[in-house]
Amino acid sequence: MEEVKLHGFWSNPYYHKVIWALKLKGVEYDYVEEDIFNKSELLLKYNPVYKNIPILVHDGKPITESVAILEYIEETWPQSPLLPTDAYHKAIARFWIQFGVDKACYFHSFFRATGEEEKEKAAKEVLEILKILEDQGLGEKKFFGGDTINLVDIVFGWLPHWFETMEQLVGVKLLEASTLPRLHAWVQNLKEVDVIKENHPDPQKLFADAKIMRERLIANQSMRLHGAWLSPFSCRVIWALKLKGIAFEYIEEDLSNKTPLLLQYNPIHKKIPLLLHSGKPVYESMIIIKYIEEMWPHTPLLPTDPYERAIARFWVKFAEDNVHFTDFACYFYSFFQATGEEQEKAAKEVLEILKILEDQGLGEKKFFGGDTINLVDIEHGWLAHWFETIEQVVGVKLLEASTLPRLHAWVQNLKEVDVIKENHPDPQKLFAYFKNLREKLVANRSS
Ligand SMILES: N[C@@H](CCC(=O)N[C@@H](CS)C(=O)NCC(=O)O)C(=O)O
Repeated sequence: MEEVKLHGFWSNPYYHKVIWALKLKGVEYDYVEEDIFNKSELLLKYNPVYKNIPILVHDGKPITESVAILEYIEETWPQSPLLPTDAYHKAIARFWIQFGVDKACYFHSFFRATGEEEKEKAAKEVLEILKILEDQGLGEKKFFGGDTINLVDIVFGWLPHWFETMEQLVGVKLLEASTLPRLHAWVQNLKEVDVIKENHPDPQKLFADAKIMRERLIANQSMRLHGAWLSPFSCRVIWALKLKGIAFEYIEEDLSNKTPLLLQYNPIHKKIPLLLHSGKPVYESMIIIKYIEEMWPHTPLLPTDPYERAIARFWVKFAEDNVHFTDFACYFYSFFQATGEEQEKAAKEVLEILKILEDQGLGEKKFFGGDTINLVDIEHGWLAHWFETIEQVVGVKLLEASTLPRLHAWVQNLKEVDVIKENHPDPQKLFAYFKNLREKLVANRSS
């Protein structure tokens, strides 16, 4: 007699998917309720990698990860098939299962979204996914499996009860009959399938549980940015956060009288920007942006294709090496603070760098990122307002339509991007700041 045990947690949707598959196949099993906030020795032993449920233990052998478990169930108990027998249709079903796995992070972002902007952004992403699912996946069928449910229905089977609860908690309804009529009908049909009807958490209990979970997630993701109004480095972090619709608290630092928090959390450079995410400090603007990109992969700021990604990273590095304004050794700083022959030389070098950027980096594209901005545009974004002001203060114009037509057009396009248009220093204030700074630097050099 074979032994089948399922380790789960009452409110977990992944665990329910496994229940549905086992029940549809008539496989008897024993259930072990785990406390996911106080994991058992057995759970840790069975799933040392992810340390989570569901875990199916078949004759003493543990299988983890719901999709792997579902495939195992299908192969081990082939009765009442949950995948098409035909290889092509099986591949298509697997595509949609993978689609569900790949897009899960967007639903997580939606669940933990706060603030109108962030919610709107996350809702838009989820709606797009649901639309693809309705148009390309479900089509005119009753279920993804046709007249009866299959593994694809099971994988998306959390949409009826769990996603509905999420929508209530976030306060945004997406899966509606008016916008997604076929997917909405699928939800109603799925709820009528016996194994689903009989095996889902009590809605009120689920709501209460999900509410606590959401509050925890939000508390864990508190986000605070220490910046300074004049800094292109803190501005670029603001652009990245806003592009991704991530809510954050902003602390303006007086760089001549830094807060103890900045000194405590960035003891090495004592500089802004400093990002405090759930109390953990991240500093150096580009490192912060890469961190944001990894934590919130929606609205990607780097191409997905590895080669394109490598090219983007090259230009990020190129900017770090050449197109920056942070140390006295760099050409842009020399152009700003030097006079006479020395400045002429620096201007020539800056022009050469900008030419490389235009010819080799930007090419014929609107943005470095193509039609929309990416990490490379964000990194070079200071060329728009800050460098222009520097040119005015110095009295030498380098980035002109006549000499650098495409880079010049890029600057204009960049200024029109909403997050950039709405987040840059006041030009007059910036001019006054740079003018004063240059006067000081020039006086120091001549004394
Ligand atoms: N490489 C750093 C540069 C940051 C930086 O230079 N920040 C300046 C403001 S624009 C700063 O905090 N200066 C204060 C100081 O140097 O004491 C980054 O990308 O974050």
